[in-house]
Amino acid sequence: MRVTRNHFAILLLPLLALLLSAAVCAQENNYKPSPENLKARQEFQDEKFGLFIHWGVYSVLGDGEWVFHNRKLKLDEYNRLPNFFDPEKFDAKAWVALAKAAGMKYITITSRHHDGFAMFDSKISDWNIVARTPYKKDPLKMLAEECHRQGIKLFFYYSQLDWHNPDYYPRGQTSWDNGRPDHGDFNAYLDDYMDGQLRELLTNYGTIGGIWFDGMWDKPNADWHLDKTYALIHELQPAALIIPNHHQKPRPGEDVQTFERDLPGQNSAGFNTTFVTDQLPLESCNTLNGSWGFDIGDSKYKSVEELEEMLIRAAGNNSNLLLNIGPQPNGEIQQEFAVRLRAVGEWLARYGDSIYGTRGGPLAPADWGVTTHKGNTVYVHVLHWNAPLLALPPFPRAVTSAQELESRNKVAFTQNKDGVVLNLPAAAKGQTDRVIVLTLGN
Ligand code: FHN
Repeated sequence: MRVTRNHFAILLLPLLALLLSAAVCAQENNYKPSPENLKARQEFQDEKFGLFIHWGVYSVLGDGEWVFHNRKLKLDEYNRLPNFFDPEKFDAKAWVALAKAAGMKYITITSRHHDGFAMFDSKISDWNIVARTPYKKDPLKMLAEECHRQGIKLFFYYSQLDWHNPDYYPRGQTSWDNGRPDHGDFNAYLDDYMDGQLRELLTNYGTIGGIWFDGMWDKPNADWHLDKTYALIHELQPAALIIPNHHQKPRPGEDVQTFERDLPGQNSAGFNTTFVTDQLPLESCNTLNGSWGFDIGDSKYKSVEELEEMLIRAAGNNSNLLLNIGPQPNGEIQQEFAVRLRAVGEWLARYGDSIYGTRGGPLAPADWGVTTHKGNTVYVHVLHWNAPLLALPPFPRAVTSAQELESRNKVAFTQNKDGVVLNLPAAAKGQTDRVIVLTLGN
């Protein structure tokens, strides 16, 4: 066969494309976080507590964010929902103020969930809140401005899984016949649609804390062009953290390892890998009741004590807690959530020194409680221990003093090579956590 110019182009072009994508991959595979990114990781670990918000047009039906899938709705049926979404009571200032009153240092909100509906003003598609709802406004813009004003970071949750866009094809584990054609261009979906929307989120909303990805688990073996997408994010905002909820070991280019409904290393919910990195900050997300998106029939609110323990145990496991609420379709956050969040904030106002800016350990978490530390100071969080004496394994250095965090009353203790025995103060009625502050010698 004679190789003509056309043949040459046919052979050469794919090769060039391959080389180009290999170069992009190599770039992310050799990912060296920028100094801004490393600083943001430290700050993230210091912040410890964030508000997760699942809010979208699905809230109209009050049946969680999976209602499209769970009820096996057709595309033209679900398309009616935005017509009823008019959150006239949405008040960005009040949402941010509530997060701050809870002692939270950042907010992570669904910019779009698996229904693919953009809760922001997207020019990539009209499947968005400004174009399709009577509300016609961009709540993420208002939230971003308010977060910047009130000094709290804003992260965008972004679902890679899309139940609406025909180009999300071949479909994954959550496919049902909802009226989409049986063909589509996945590469266009990733490179044009998804990366296009991410570009919007990272350029039109000021400084963003990062992107919280979800949904890749729907097609675990697909090529998600992660290197390309991650490089885009790091290029647009080097300090923005990439937090992937893919339930797998961290990959190059990712900045935080996250765990769903479990502490790092645990997999009671069946979502997570038990591998825990010691290279990245950790985050565990959970719900305040049992649902992510607004569910009118879910009254399984966790008690304030349970929420405090969740936060304390997260900190003791060297992790942040991202605690979720699903606001109502009118934009209001129901009282059951607000009351509990404020109560946790009151606890943090008293005991925050033992949480913010700390790292987990030095002792391994146990049934009785956990430890956190900052410099030479160790905070012993006694959560479940009824006896007056608590025997602990040895600390890395000798304990030179022990006192209660709030009252600063001295706590008697003995120590030898086998460890330290604390003479605990009695717990007050309803007290979740007795925090004993130990100072270690040099
Ligand atoms: O399917 C989602 C779910 O709706 C929710 O967004 C949670 C939050 O971690 N993540 C998914 C499942 O992993």
